[in-house]
Amino acid sequence: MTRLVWRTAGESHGRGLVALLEGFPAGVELDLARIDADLARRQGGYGRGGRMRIERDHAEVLSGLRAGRTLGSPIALLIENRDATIERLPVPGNPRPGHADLAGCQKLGMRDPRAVLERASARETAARVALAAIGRQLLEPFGIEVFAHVVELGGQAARADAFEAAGGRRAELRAQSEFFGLDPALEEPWRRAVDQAREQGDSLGGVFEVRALGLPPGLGSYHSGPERLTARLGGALFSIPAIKGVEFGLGFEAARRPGSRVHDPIVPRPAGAPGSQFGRFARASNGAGGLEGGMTTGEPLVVRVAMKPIPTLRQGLPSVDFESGEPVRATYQRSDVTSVPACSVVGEAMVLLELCDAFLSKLSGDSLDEVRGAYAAHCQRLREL
Ligand code: EPS
Repeated sequence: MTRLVWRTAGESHGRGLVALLEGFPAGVELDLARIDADLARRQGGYGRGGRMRIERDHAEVLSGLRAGRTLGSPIALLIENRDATIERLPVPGNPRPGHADLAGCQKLGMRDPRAVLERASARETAARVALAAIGRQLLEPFGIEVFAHVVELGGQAARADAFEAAGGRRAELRAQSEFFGLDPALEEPWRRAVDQAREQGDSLGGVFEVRALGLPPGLGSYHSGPERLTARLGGALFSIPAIKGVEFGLGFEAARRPGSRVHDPIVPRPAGAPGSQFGRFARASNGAGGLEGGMTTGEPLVVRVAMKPIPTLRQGLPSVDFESGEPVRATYQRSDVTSVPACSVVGEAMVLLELCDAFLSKLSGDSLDEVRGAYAAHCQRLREL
């Protein structure tokens, strides 16, 4: 069983971010421009602040690649920071509510929010997005697409069927959206909400959805709790800064309905119908969001993720000065008004990395050819079931 292991290092205003990926098979042709394209997407979205005008994220591949193909050895990436001012930046005299500042200072026993915030910053997520852009290029040849879109911002929700309504135009519609959404009717209200929050020195949260199409049934495991794909995806999504909720399929709504209106009927799949490569069993609905027993069902994975408003506010939230112990307004330097669109790219990345791990755990191989063989054998067994 191959396990995909990833790590990142780097501070927000340090020299740069480093990312490491181990367990990735040999022989995968990588289009490096696609890594930078995902990095650029993560930098975008309406409501970003001044920092994104400074950075122009580019991933340099340091190892694991020869002649454009992976070697099976660890892949190391470097993303340099343009704003590498960590040694000159002031130490804030008070912790910001909602950020890691205070709990981090309490953990370290130091009156030094900068020691904490530099690593707690969501800047680190650029490294994850770069790694996931590699993972995407492993999954795509197997017909697997992972796609995130923003469904709610500042309490205003897109139409519930926005993904279905977009159909095959989803990538195009999302690329046209300043919020990486699929409901053009929401562009103007969302823009107004962000402008208003900016004027008021406030910030906005929201919800994004990640879908994964083309997953074969049987990825993940019911053998032990931590191996359940639901747990791994949930943990991965909650590892993104500012995430407060994750729901699969019907999510919390499933708890309100009787079982007869929650569970997805198992129905015969007519020969040749979409999904026939995965066998004779289909589902009449997808309330489970593509997961049962901690494994993929063969239906699309559907997960929605709630992001809180970012905690650095121009208006400054109530805090306490470290030295005087007196109430003060939290320090403000600069920040985004909303980063929900960017966060949707990060959510997509986390789902990609977890699905790559689940895919390679089930369909192991040292090389892409071996993985292809394992995939073909799995599909064959599914059709014979
Ligand atoms: C962040 C604060 C801002 C954001 C940053 C996350 O950075 P700065 O303090 O330099 O203005 O721009 O996000 C990124 C740098 C990024 O690449 O997404 C924070 O405090 O978490």
